[in-house]
Amino acid sequence: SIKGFIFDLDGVLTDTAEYHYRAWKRLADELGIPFTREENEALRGIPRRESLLLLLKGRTFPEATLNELMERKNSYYLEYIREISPRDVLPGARELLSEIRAAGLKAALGSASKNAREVIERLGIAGLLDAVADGYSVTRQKPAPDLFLHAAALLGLAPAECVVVEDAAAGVEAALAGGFTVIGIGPHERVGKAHVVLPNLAGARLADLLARLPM
Ligand code: B16
Ligand code: MG
Repeated sequence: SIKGFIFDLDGVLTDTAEYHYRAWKRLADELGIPFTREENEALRGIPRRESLLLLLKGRTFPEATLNELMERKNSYYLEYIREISPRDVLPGARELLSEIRAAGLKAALGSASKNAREVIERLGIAGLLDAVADGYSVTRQKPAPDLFLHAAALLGLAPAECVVVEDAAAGVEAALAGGFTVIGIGPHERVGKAHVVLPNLAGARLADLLARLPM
């Protein structure tokens, strides 16, 4: 039976994609590389380094320069996320976390971001999470299942006892590979492989979600 939930951060609990976009766009402008909002969509759930390589579109740089570019993007991102407040928790997310708590189930974060702790603090939801797996937790990133397996281990639960909530194709793939039950957030084209697909968490009640999951 289900004893815990593991939530992705960006695109599930909040929408930091906009801030990631602005930070990458600023870097791309400085480098004279075209970068659109549509291209940013492809970076959803993709770790920082891989995102940079996608943005560079085959341009090569020495390792030290790549590191400097990643640091520069992150400094812009940190500047933008200073604006994040509890109002930025996506509709339904806080209510679902509270319901999970009240039902005696566990909740963890499973985010590829190295800034995840700062973001959940600013959102005011750190206290509703029993464990945090973030961009520092594992080396193999999504679509490898490692991050979610780490989160489940922190909760003391087996994958079969956990539901992963994800908005990125790579994240859904990672969760399925790990043997988790998966709720996909977003369009079918993106998260259709999940066991249950929802447009967002608005109005999502714990009992309804549990009833819709496969046995
Ligand atoms: P950082 P998630 C992911 O968060 C974002 O979706 C992705 O766009 C970002 O590049 C990645 O985190 C790394 O973030 O640069 O802050 O370490 O969706 O896994 O919560
Ligand atoms: Mg995400």
